[in-house]
Amino acid sequence: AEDGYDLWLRYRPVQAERTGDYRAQAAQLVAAAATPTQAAARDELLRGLAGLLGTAPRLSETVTRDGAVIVGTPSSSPLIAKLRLHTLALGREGYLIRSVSVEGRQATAIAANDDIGALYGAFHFLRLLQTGQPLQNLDIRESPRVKLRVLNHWDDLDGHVERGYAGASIWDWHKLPDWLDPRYADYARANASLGINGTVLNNVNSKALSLTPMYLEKAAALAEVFRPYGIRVFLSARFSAPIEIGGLETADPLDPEVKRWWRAKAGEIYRLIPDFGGFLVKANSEGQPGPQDYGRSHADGANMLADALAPHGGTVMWRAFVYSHEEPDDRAKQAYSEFVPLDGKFRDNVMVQVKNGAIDFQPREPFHPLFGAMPKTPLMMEFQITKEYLGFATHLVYLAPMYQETLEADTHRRGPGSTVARVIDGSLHGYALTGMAGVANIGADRNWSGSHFDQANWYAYGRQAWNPSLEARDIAEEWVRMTFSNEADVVAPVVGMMMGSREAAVDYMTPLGLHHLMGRGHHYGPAPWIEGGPRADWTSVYYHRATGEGIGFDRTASGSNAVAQYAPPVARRFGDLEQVPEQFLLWFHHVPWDYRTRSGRPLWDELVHRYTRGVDYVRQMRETWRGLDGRIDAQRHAQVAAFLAIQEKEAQWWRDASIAYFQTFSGRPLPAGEAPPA
Ligand code: GCW
Repeated sequence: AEDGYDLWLRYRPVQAERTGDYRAQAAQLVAAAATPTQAAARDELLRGLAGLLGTAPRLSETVTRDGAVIVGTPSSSPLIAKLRLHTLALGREGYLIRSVSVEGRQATAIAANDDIGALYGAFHFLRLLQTGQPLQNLDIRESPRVKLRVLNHWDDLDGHVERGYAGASIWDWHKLPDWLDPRYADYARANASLGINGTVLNNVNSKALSLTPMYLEKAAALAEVFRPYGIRVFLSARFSAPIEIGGLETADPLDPEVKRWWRAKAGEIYRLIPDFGGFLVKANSEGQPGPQDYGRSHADGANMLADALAPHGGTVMWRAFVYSHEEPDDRAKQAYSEFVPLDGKFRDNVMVQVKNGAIDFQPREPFHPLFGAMPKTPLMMEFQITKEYLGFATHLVYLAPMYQETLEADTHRRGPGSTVARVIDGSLHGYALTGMAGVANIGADRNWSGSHFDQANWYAYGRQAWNPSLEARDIAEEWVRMTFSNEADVVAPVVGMMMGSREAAVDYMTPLGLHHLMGRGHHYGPAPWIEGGPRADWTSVYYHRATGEGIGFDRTASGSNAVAQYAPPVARRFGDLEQVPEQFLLWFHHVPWDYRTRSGRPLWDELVHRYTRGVDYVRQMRETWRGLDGRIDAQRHAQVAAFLAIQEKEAQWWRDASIAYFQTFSGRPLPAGEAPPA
């Protein structure tokens, strides 16, 4: 059934006109299977080529004909060794794919230094066929630009997934460690196909139970499934675990008993999971325990855990998503204020994990001011793949353009060209550790991600983590070819839909820099009217600040002065009404309703125009998709069509509710031609 289970690894037959050529280029497979990773590469090639070409290549020990594919490392394959392909510079995870000749026979070498590189190369080779590319004269060299490419699962031990819209957790904790759902291996294959090399199994809000022996055994069983695919397991660690499961009175990071407890815990974990990656920690944020409960700093907390992991080679990923019990004057400023003074105070095996923006995974945020501001502390990127604020699983919103926008943003911290990507890949500050995290959108739904198009976000995240300079459009095209079709008249319209979809969501939800106006708690649908409640920054009115005279959050010097957290050239641009990119207008400025925007329209008219434009885009996507009826299998076509109908309804809801509400402040009529809110 075309239920989406196979993700982008569908391996359906290639276009008829290519079959002959491809068969000739992949007629024989020379690949060892002496280790689990080698076996994984060989099995994937056999399975993939069988699906794509209708027949699997012959396995052989040597090259006996044209069209051999040789896979391996200088130590796993005498043939690869003999070819002297200079793999060394590719590092442990890199690979090359090159057209070579072996004793007069034409062949393709997939070579690496390490088995895992060869596995990545095998997936790349398959992708060439899946995307309809020629196999002649290949000369591909790839190695990841970011070392740690990790998924963060916000999965609770009871099967619930926080902000998950794809069903329950895929980790069947109750049946682990003895029952290993075959799905775990498919999960590992999908991730390895992108180069994802780490996974945090449990929610950052997890209870300490996940660190008890019973659950560590379950995690170890998963680690064993993932190991051949180059994926290391990490766990979220609750800071107060020494109290909750250790029987101590305190979790003070400077307390010797507490240190000893964590050292023992680390030892226990590494006995079960020798390649355990380390801990992810959410501390002193949204009510989670942390070092500040004892008057200690984030660095004290992170370093204590880092010391426990260091003898085993583990890493601490300490999150910078903090917001405290006290109400800040501007929530956007807190992470920077707390972390910048700690730069240089963290151990070598600590990374600080920073969300792309300073508020919270909004449809659009300016880049987080921490990027570039902590030269002595490796900062990881945290993107959200699950669409907490972007329409859950039903809205078609392709996130790669959003990731790209953040990665390309220029922090100016070391002059022009100091992009966020260069912070993350370590080149700007010479970080020894580098990493990117994506909050997973994976669940037990048959199609993994809750919708077919949400698979693209998992895919794109993985590709951009491998290479933060990849273009969102190229990634979309690859994915469409692998997932739906290689026919040009399918690829182009679908890529087109995807590429504008995020901007459309910004338009119908929060145009011009508006943010955090979603329903309280669940974050579903519009609720710009929320006021009251326990604290000011848990309301919508806190963020939009609409009054009879204008709208927007003044973050310039006359307001919260959050702009001052950016490097001076950026601060000047964001802080200046004339220069601020219009997409961030109301993020940084409070502006009168009749303010003239760059289109010439007054602000109120421009807002309405954008809301409407967002809805229109969704309507166009429906049209386009309708036109593809018969070109995509009926099962997936029908579900996407149904979800697009939901999206249109909800985009309209967003528009109408937002316009009706803000009109109570602006007191202005709708521009001519605009339909009144239903
Ligand atoms: O985005 C917010 C979510 C919380 C989440 C928190 C975080 C895991 O609404 O559900 O908790 O951020 O990132 O810690």
